[in-house]
Amino acid sequence: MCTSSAILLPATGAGKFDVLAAIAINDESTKMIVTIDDVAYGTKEDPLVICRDELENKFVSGGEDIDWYRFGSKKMFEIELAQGEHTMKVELVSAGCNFDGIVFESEPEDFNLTVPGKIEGEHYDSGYGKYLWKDGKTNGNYKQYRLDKGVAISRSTHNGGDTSSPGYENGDEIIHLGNSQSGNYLTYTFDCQIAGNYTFSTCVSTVGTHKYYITIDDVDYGSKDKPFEVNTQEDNKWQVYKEFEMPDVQIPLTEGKHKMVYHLVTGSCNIDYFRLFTDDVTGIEDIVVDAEDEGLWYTIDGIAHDKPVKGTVNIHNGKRIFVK
Ligand SMILES: [Ca+2]
Repeated sequence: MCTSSAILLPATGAGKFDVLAAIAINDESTKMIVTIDDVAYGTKEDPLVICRDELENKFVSGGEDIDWYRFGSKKMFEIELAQGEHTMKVELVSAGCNFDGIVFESEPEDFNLTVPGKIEGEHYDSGYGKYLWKDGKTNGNYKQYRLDKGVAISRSTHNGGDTSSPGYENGDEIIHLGNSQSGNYLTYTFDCQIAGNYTFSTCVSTVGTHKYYITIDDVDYGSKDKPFEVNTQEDNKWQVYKEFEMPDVQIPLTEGKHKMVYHLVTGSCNIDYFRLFTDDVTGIEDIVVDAEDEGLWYTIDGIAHDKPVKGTVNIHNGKRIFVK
């Protein structure tokens, strides 16, 4: 079976793009030919092949959790495009799929997420299937914060003691995610700099109860049916943020890249940040600091420093060290 369509492609800017198939595949694979500005990628005899098992950032859309509705994306090729309009034609050589479209992804914004430390909610990964934020394109008062406009990012200020204004009750300014809805999710790719068992916490303001679970490297901590529940209790207003530790959960992390997905089972929250931290360090000791040492130093709040911070406990190369 064959289908084809011609699409005018307004490039948002010149540059290099990864060209992805965005698709749900019921058979083992789908085959297609993509022609951009009269250059064909794939032929009838040797088409582009997208295997169901190779789809990334999968999500279920359209009802049942079956292959017909398990959408995901797969990079097919790279292309360099000049500014302006381009013409694209897509020809599906085999059926057995729900075809969402062709996605052009440019180099993502890099927020250099590292743990131990904070992961700001607004530093989510952009790209097909990496987040769902219902009505996110239209909501949020701080769209200029980043290039991706699909999630409701807001900036709130304390406004000189006006407790009716949104933001931290005791702070000046906060950049946060708002307009949350049940079923939303976000992905964060981060670099773990100290291997160990980690504790997770979420910093939110809630009106009512916020329910969530997370997935790290395809392992669920909590679930849709058994989520973690947090509630700012008597405060029950958008101005008060609190950090809640995930109880009784240790997350083993190796050094290097990891992927976390934060699932909102129930919205009812504004999100400031998440934190991943570890106590897997040795005892406190006095040390002589080697000026040539280039490793990072972490204070207990998870903030990285390129030099030790005096008068407090630092975490350095996996050791807990009090620096006089
Ligand atoms: Ca924030």
